[in-house]
Amino acid sequence: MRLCTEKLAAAKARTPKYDRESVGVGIVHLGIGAFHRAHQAVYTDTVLGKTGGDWAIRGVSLRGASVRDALKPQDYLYTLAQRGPQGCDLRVIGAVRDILVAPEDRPAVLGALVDPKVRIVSLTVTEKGYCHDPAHGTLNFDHPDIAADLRDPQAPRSAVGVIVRALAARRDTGSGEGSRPFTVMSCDNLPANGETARQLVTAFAEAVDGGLARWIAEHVSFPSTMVDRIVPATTDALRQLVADQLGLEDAWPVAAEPFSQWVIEDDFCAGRPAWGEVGAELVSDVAPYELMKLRLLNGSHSTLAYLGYLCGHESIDAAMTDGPLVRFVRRMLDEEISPTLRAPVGVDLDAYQETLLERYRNPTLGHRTYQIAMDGSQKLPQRLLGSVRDQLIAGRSVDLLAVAVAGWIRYAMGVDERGNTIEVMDPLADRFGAINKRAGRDAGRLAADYLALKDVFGEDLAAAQPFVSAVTEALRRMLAEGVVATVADTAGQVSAN
Ligand code: CS2
Repeated sequence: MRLCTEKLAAAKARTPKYDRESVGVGIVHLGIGAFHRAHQAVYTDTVLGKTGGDWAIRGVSLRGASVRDALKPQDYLYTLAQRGPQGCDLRVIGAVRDILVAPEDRPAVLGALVDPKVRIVSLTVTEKGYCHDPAHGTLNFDHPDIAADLRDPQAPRSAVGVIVRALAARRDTGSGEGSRPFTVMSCDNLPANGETARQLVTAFAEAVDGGLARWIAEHVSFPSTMVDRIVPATTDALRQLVADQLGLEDAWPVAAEPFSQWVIEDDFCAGRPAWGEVGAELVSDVAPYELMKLRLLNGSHSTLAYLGYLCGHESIDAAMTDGPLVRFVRRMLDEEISPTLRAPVGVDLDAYQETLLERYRNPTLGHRTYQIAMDGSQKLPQRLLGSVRDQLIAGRSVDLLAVAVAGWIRYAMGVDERGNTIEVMDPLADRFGAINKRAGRDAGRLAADYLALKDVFGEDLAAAQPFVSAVTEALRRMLAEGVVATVADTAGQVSAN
């Protein structure tokens, strides 16, 4: 028996108590993947149950039809499995009204954003979905999707192109309700994600119509947000577990840790749900939260992903059983990342770090190092390189951060220590391949050529001698002695100092 409205009463879980049919759509969400469904959609579901309002979510999948195909027969209901050492808590989420698939029906997607009742367009399209240069935060006009959208702005396929087209239509609908703008809310792990979204949308709009860019500057808000919840990819084992516990089949449940945090800049030009009443923090400045999360959590996550993968750990919790690796990460957090941060009011950075390590130990998530290792070129700048820059400016050490960066390069070489191929998923994978071919196993050439990727490292880091030497030396040791030994020695060496 399949989960759906008709069978909802049979579900052995908490279920939506509000009348889903009577709730209007107020949010269009681009990128309706597991993360959105286990995070923002859950807060919104709680709001709908508590205070109501026309805030149902119309999801948009910019690429494939798989999520829509899985959820449509279930009336877009799905199960959130909250998993921790205490067990598995199931809840059926009802906030998603339906899902549109962009490649199947682009006009319908535009129509959804242009609908004057829609007050927020939110995004989780991952770092690469912004089609930007991650080192500089600027729009990449050479990106094939952006180039195509600029040739034909009426039928866009990039998230930025879709938003600009829809905003143009909102403006052109004339006076009255139709001309109302919507808020653009990025929920991706980018630094100053609201400001970044604003710059990218504005740059695209400038290229199409200067008047439109000015209208956007005047009317559209782009709040920044810090989103945090560990959400591993859904597996068949999870589907089975949910079916057994729920008593109904669910084709695409999502798993998440119990922890969840959402800090939102309270700047919405057309209103918002009462997320503040259901656990989100509405603040005037998200920056300190965002930096803390990107650098401490995502920085250590990526480090555990690259070094952990190379040390033979398939999941983060397995990597957390590796004493030297954990010692290494802890020291990197303490000595080279925390000193770059200003703690948000009321937050203790040491306690925050401890909580992170505890969350990583969650044995029920099976969060794969391979999954986190994806798209490193888009992630490194905000996760590790911002700390590198701040440490260098302050004249402090970057030796541990350099080992993490060397771990990324070692991973991007595409072959593990046993000689097995690593399928490196990254928009820059072709460029990595060319470097690997040229440089072979020469640590000096590898480091120089990888650090010369300006859209990752900017113009400055390839010339920052202490950093270049430390990355080269770490890579040399990894290639000569292995990653396990390099990590253990570095962790030991540093703790002896
Ligand atoms: C992870 C994040 O896949 C990744 O790159 O580091 O998705 C991480 O799990 C979330 O940001 C946690 O909030």
